[in-house]
Amino acid sequence: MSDTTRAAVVREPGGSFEVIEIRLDPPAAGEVEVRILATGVCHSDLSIQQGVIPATFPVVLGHEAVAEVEIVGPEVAGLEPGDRVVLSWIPQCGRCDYCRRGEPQLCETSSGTMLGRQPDGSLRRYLPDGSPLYAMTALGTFAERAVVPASAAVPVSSELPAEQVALLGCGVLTGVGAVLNTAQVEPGSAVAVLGVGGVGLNVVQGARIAGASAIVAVDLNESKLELARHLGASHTVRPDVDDPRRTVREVTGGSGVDYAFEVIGRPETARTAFELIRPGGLAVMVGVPDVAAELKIPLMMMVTQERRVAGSLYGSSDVRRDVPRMLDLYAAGELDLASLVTGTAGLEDLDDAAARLAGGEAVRTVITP
Ligand code: CND
Ligand code: ZN
Repeated sequence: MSDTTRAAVVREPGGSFEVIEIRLDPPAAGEVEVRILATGVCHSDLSIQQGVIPATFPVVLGHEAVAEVEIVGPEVAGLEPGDRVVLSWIPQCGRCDYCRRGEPQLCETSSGTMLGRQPDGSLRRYLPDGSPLYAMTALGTFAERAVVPASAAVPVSSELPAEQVALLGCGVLTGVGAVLNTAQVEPGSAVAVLGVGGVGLNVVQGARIAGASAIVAVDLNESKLELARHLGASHTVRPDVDDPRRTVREVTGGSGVDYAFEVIGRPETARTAFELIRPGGLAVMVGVPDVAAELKIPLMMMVTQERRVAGSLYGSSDVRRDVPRMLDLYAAGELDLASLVTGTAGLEDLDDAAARLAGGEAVRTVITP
């Protein structure tokens, strides 16, 4: 017997958010039903809405959230109704080769959940006429309630401010994780960050936490650069005014940074990241480009200067290890979440919130459904 819940539905690429009552099936084996307490609007939501990242429509977007468990499905251990959980946009099956070798961010079930299905390939959401409705990364958090894989629900204390803790679900784990897990930045390193929005600002604070001695933030938007300085950037550059290559040369005595992070999702800035690193340095690609994008780099420099390039998905995070780790950093005053929340809004305001993100005014608007 399916129930109903309010959710923001996008019917086709380029469509707006339409808040309607949808049908929601109860949790199946290995799933829980949760009430969404707070959910941030990330650029990946926008990219799916605009058809840049492939997805199946109609869809309920939203993947960065904190929620409360309401119903525990069969065969679920360790979760009770009333538990507060941060939701992970990659479930961990715990059985595939990737989960077993400690790379749960690459869990095989995500090939289906990335396209909007539950890990078992079925659906829990339907439009009022009974036709299929997909959920971004099997979460679909732009809704009052959601049925999600239990492995995607990571318990956290209910004492913490929901609007801030929601950001752990994507921006924080992705950004801080890219520094601590993917790149494993050492103390004293020089770091450049291209794009300091909701994710890039977390790369900046991750680099500060890692003990980087120089952090060069690059963004077209002056207010983002100001926030980057507040979160730990030692230098800031507007690429429409100054050449980041020049700043990086000055900062590093001519050699280049040890680590450059691309957090925009464009081939041109990915190439710039490669150009900003020193011989032996590492360029980390975090921004999600459109599917057709390709990176053109001088192969000779890669070989003869041992320049390296790596992708980073979800900050190479193991959510069960890293959510508590982020909360420890937060408690110690090392991780600033409050500065990243630039506004709160309701489900009805999602079109506005998306426009504010696209226009650069918002870092994170947090929706409280
Ligand atoms: P957001 O829109 O908040 O930030 C992007 C920033 O880039 C903004 O501050 C822009 O001003 C800036 N910018 C845009 N163009 C340029 C340019 N040419 N030069 C310099 N700065 C520029 O987005 P977000 O922080 O939410 O997300 C950033 C990217 O990260 C985006 O592609 C998103 O899809 C991706 C992402 C990746 C992952 C992952 O696991 N790899 C997870 N979540 C999001
Ligand atoms: Zn995201």
